[in-house]
Amino acid sequence: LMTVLLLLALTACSGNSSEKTSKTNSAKGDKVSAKLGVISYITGPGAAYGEAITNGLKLAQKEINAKGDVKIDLVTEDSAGKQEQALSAAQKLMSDDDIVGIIGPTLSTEMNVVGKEADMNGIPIMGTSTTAEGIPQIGDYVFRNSLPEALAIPTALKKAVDKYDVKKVAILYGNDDVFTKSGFDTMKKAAEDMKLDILTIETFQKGQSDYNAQLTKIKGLKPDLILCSALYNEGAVIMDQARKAGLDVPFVGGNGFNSPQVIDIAGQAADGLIVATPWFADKPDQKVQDFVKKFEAEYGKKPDQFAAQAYDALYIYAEALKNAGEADRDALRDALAKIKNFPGILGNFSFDKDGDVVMEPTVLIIKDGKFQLFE
Ligand code: 1QQ
Repeated sequence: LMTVLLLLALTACSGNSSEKTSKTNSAKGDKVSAKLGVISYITGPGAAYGEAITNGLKLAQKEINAKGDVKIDLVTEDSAGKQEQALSAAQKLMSDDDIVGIIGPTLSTEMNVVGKEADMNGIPIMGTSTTAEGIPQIGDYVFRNSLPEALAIPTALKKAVDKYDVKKVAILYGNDDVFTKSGFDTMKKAAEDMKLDILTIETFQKGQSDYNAQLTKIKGLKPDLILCSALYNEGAVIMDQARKAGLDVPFVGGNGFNSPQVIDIAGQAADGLIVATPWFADKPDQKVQDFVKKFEAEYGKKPDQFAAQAYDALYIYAEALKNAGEADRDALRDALAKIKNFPGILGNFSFDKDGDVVMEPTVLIIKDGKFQLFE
């Protein structure tokens, strides 16, 4: 009997407290005020991803709060690109009842564990850069607004194959990361679908510094193109060592390469890298150019894909909060799922039935140390 009474008391208490939260924040028609948690890769070898993402979020937050329909507070935690750290960051954020949604984490490797935890706890979570297969399918509370590898890689490969009359390819990928592995699966399937001859499949690990064994083997097989699934840090070093080893063929990479860091690290050696992305800062589109100007004024550099996706993600959250009419986790989840044709800087945005995204990617190539349209 004691246990039953205790349980009843606890249920009554928790029921009351959540009612209180939504009442203070809502009363339909009133301006919605909400706290969102952010988990980002802010320190460590991939910190430029997190810097771009948090810059995009901060700029969007400033604009949204100035406009005044919705007020958003952001509570940011660093994951350092590590699964464990991302998970404890998520637990910390979720334990705050006032936090009604999460943005991030940066890597699919992190989202693979964090997404499950968020879904179990009934808090909406949206990746702005997680591109591996299966992320939104983790559960009803898991969303992303980033272009999946499954769309990006085949588009980039097809263009490269047509342009350079590619017949033989080599594949090189990181086998200890969810995103780089998923990118590899997509590359292999795309190459097979296009009836390309896969000469060899080579692997590497995070933080590796010497890729000469793999590159020497690849060079000996004379591929027309290299498919490489890597984050920017490893990817840039691979390109540098490939060029030094006399491997001058084009590279096709996934989302990990869509960072100006590749050019900063590899310099000239980055020329010939082909990627697909929903973002191109030189696009002659008013909305895109307005954002680029505001971002440059704020941070002194052009926004990359990761900044642009994060910026759109906060606007999508703001729209969902407005539509939900209250700062409540379940209402926010339902409102997110209903987002249709939301006009962002990456185009008109909708989630599909899984909380995944359908987008038209643009194919870019690095030429003369700059991302340019690949036509
Ligand atoms: C993923 C990615 C990375 C490139 C994010 C920075 O796409 O982990 O899914």
